Amino acid sequence: MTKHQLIGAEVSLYTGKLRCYLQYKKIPFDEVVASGEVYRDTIIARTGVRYIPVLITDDDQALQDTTEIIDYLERRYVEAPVYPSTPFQKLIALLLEVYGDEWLVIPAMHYRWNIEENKDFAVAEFGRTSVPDASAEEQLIVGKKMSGPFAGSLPVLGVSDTNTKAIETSYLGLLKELDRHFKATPFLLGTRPCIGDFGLIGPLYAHLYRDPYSGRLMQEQAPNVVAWVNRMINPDPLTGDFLPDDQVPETLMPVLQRMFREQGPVIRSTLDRVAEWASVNADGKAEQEISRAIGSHTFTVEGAEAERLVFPYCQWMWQRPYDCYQGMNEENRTTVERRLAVLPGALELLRHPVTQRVVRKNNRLLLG
Ligand SMILES: N[C@@H](CCC(=O)N[C@@H](CS)C(=O)NCC(=O)O)C(=O)O
Repeated sequence: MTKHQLIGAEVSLYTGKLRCYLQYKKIPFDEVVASGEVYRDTIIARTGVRYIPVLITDDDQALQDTTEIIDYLERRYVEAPVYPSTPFQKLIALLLEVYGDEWLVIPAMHYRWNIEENKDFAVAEFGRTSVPDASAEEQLIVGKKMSGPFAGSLPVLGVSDTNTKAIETSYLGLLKELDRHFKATPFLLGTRPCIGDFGLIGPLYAHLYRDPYSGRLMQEQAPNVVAWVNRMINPDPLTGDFLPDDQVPETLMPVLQRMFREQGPVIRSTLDRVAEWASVNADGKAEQEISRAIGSHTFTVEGAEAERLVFPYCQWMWQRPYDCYQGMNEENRTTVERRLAVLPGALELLRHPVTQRVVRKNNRLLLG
């Protein structure tokens, strides 16, 4: 093979993240639709799990997980890195990837599956993806079946009757904040997209821009976010730069404050729950797998409380900004800590020790 293959779907959040990255980096690839057949013969057969996207590399490795795939490609395609090299920008970029990947799934899933117009669209899309050659009628039947587990995952993520209004309030607030930011700055940290932009584009493109009701909402509420989505999905490859002197625009602070307010406590609780789980379940053998979810915890969005499952994977993502902060030299750390002072809860969380690490191996999460 001379090109990489991106196996995924238009309707898929994380496929959108990787597709935008590949296009920006001008990495040659063909996109293959993750049909039922492709799931069976390639995705499950080669990765052992049922997640998309999967990248089949030009030397025939099968990689899953957008974060790992991007890191692999960053080592091979070094032009226009998406990780800033200066300490504060790098930390902020990593934080916003965690926010997009692991938190904005909540509004993305709420709007897709609780708003009838979006749901009908998504079901049809699932059908079109699974059985591309079938009739529209058959696609609808298959679409209903295939989308069932996704629609059914709302309670798992913490979307319930008690907090849908709050989720919408939070999302509309975020749109306003991002709109102000993107009015002044083309991407999060300048004229080049960073890893944080790719984290945000997943939910903000595949669901919140592309689903019809959500798309109209974004057009009405946040035209500058729409313009950013368009820059992300139709990029000028390899162009642009991060702002000089490790600058992070002031306009990002409300977004980061929102992240630490809403997701921060969930991250902290996840770290504690993983440590607790390990202390009870560790069997002392090497490479012990940790379950995808380990119990549940409560969380608060805009004053509304709900329950969601505890995902150790969220800790794996958090370890990236945590390691970035913990690995800083004295001088950088002092400067960064001063700048983090405007983000309540940020420093406490970055200092909260990760006592039980988790690692990914062969697409499984293991105790480290
Ligand atoms: N962190 C993973 C997440 C991948 C993921 O959750 N993909 C969704 C589709 S957008 C999926 O395949 N979900 C199947 C499931 O949750 O069982 C990544 O970045 O690739």
